[in-house]
Amino acid sequence: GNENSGRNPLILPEYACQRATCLKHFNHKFTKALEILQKHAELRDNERDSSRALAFRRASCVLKSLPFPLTSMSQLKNLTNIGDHCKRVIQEILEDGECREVNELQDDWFQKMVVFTNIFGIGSATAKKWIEKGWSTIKEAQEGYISSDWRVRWGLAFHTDLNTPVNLQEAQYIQQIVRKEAETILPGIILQITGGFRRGKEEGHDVDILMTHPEEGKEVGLLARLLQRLQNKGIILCGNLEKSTYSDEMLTLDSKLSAKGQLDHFEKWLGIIKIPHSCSENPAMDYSGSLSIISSCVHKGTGCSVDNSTCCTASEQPLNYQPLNLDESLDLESKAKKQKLGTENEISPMELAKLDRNWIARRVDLIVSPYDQYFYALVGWTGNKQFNRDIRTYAQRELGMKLSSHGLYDLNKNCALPARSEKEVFQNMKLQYIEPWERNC
Ligand code: DCP
Ligand code: MG
Repeated sequence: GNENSGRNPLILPEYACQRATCLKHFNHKFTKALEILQKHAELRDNERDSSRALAFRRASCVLKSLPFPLTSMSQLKNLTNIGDHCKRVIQEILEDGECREVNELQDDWFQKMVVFTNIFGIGSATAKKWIEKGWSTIKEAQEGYISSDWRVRWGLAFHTDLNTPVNLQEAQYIQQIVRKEAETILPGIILQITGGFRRGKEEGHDVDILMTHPEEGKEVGLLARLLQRLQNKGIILCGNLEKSTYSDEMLTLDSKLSAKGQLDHFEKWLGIIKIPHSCSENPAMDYSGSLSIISSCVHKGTGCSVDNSTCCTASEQPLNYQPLNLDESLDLESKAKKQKLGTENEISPMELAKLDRNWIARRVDLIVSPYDQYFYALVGWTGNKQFNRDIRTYAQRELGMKLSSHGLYDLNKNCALPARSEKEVFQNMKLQYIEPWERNC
C-alpha cells in the first residue's frame, strides 16, 4: 500500500542548502528523466534553454530529498520548484512507467552530443559543428580535427582512458602521491580530496584536490614546485598552471567570474597524469614502487615529459615552473635523462596513447587556497554544482550576502565574514550544517 497517501503532503524547505540531498534516494525513476531533459536543454545551449535546464535540475533536486517514493501527484502539492512541464513528466511516469518526451529526446543527435561533449576541452558549440560535418564517432574526430587547444589534443588522444571512470582507490592513490610530494616541499600542508569523491561518490571523471597551509602565505609558490616534482617523477602528461587572479574586490563583485564560466580565482593546475593500471586492483601497493614502473617509460623513450610546445597553446599560461635549485632532493640524473629523451623521442599524444602501456591517464585538478579562504574554497570545490548555485542564491536573496569560494561578504554591513571551519561557513549563513554527502543535489 501507499504509506504516505494518508499523510499530509510533505513540506520541504525551498533551498537545497536547507535540506539533505543524498546519492541514494527514493525517486531515481523520476530524477533520471528530469536530468535527461536538463542535459538536453544544456546541450542545445541557448539562453532560454539554460534557464529551462536549471528548472529541470531544481525539480529533480527536490525529488531527491523526498523521504519516500513518489506514488501520487497529490504528494507534490506543497513542494516548490516543480513547474508544469516537470509535473507532466512525473505524471506520465507515474501512469505509464516512462515518459514519451524523454524517450524521444534521446535520439541520435543527443547521443552524439553527449559523446562529444564528454571529451576534455570540448563544449556544445564544437560538438554541434562536428555533427553538422556528419561526424558521429570519436575516431572521426581523432582523425579529422586539428586543435590548438592542448586539452582537446590530449582529450581526444586519451578519450578511452579519460572516459573510464576514476574509482575511489585511484583517487586515494593520486592523493597519496600528491600529499607525499607536497609535504616534502611544505610540511604542515593541508590537503583534501574535494568534488564528487568527498560527497561520497565511488566514481568520478577527475580527482579534485584542494590545498592550503595554516600559516598565511606559506602556500605561495607551492604548486609550481609540486608540479616540478611530479614532472620529475614522470607522471605528468600535460596540464596548465593558472595563476591566481584574486583580489579583495572579488568578494563583493564576481560578475567577471560568471561571465567567463569560471568558478573562482585561485591558483590551480588542470591536467592529466598517469597512474599504474594496477593501483586500483591493489590499493595496498606501495606507490613509490609503482612510480618506478610508470616512470620507467620515460627511460624507454615514450616521451611522457611535460613539454611547453605540446601541452600549452601560446594564449595559455605556459608550464613555466621555477627552477628547483631550492630543492635538495631533486633527482638530477633523471632530470638529465628526461631532457635528453625529450628532444630525441618526442611523440604525439595520439601515438603515446596507442603504445602498449601499463598506465592509465587520469584528469586531476589541483587548487591552492590561502588559509583565510580555505573553508569557503572547500564548500565551493565540494559542490556539487547545483548545491553551489543554490547556496549562493540563498545567500544573496535571503541574507543580502555574496558567497563565493573566496568568502562570504555581508552587503548590508559591508564586511567579510571569516570562517575557521566548514561548520562556520554554514553558521555564518544561518544554515544548519549539511554534510558533504548530503550535497548531492
Ligand atoms: N564546480 C562548480 N562549478 C563549475 C565547476 C565545478 O561549482 N563550473 C564545483 C562543484 C563541483 C566541484 O567544483 O562539485 C568539482 O568539479 P567537478 O567538475 O570535478 O565535479 P564533481 O567532482 O562533482 O564531478 P565528477 O565526479 O564528475 O568529477
Ligand atoms: Mg571531480
